[in-house]
Amino acid sequence: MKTATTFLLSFLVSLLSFGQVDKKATKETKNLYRNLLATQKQGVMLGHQDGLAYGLNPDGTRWIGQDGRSDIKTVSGEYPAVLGWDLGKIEFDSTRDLDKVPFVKMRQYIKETYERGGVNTISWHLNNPTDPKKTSWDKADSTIKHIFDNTDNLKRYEGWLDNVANFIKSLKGSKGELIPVIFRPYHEHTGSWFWWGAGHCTPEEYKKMWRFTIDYLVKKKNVHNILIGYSTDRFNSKEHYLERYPGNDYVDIIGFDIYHRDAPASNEKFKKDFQRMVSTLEEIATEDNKPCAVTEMGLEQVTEADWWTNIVLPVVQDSKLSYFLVWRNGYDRHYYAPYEGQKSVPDFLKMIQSGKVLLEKGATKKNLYKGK
Ligand code: BMA
Repeated sequence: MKTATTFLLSFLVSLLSFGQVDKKATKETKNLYRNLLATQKQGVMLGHQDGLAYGLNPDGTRWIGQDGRSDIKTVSGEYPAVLGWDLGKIEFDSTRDLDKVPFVKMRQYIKETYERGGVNTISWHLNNPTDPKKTSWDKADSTIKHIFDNTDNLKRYEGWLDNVANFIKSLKGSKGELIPVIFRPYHEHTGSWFWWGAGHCTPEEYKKMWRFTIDYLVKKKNVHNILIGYSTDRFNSKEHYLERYPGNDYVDIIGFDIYHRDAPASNEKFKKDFQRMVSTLEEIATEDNKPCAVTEMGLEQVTEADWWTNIVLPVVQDSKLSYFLVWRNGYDRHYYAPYEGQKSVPDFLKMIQSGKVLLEKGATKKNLYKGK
């Protein structure tokens, strides 16, 4: 039982830590932050990566760039509540991202989503600033150390951040207001497949990189329409999750990415791990008074017909998660959301009918960008 003093103290601490990283954030951004916390009570929003940019036809061929189309909408009648995007290749002033989405179209999709009341989240699979030909996935130890050691590398990285800042500041609603987005850099860093992963830098280097990046965008470039998302990959414990955490002053939304592989053999193990990780996330989110989310997830090709209600729903329903986002419908062997005719469609609809998982209509009953 808490004594009155410890109760008062924890209340004061929660007041102090309330509010997002950027005190100068735009009104809409502050409102989104507050409303992401509030949505915990209404249900968990569903997100889809690149969901408006491309998807799959019933015969498994791709559709690309058809305005108004979305695989989730085709199967359910509604857009996803959350749309994910990636800035990979913006480093090089490329006109298209690493998965070939034109940045001009991405800007349009972000605006459409915002105007409908939905949420946009942006990740960044950037190349290596010490050797720009190398992608996120090319192994390169001590990259972060070499960025800060070498003026040319740091200058190059700052140039890349300028491009990120320019894109995010170019996102405007119809009244000219900046569109808030969740910016989620340096993800899955408990794994070692990216150059910023655990096997390639120390916790202190990772934190330094994170803080530098956020300070540069917010303080130097005056980007005031971002909420900062922090997402690990799999973790074993709360300590493991927090090992590289840059601090409450540098993170708005806490999350993790988790992929289900080797189904059905791994179904029970996956469910158990997923539940444990959500519980740990909820514990940290409650202590820090921050929204939390499963920032990427999925079972490639959704090979389990009842994956949504058997594996996902039991864990996400009645959780504190603001959203979970399934990865992109890239091509016939690499997709994570149901598309017309895909075998998990009936079960996906059953999950939506439970009322616990929100698509656009459910999520936007209350305007997420407005105050109380
Ligand atoms: C991975 C795959 C890749 C893609 C990358 C960045 O998970 O989907 O095909 O290029 O994400 O979006």
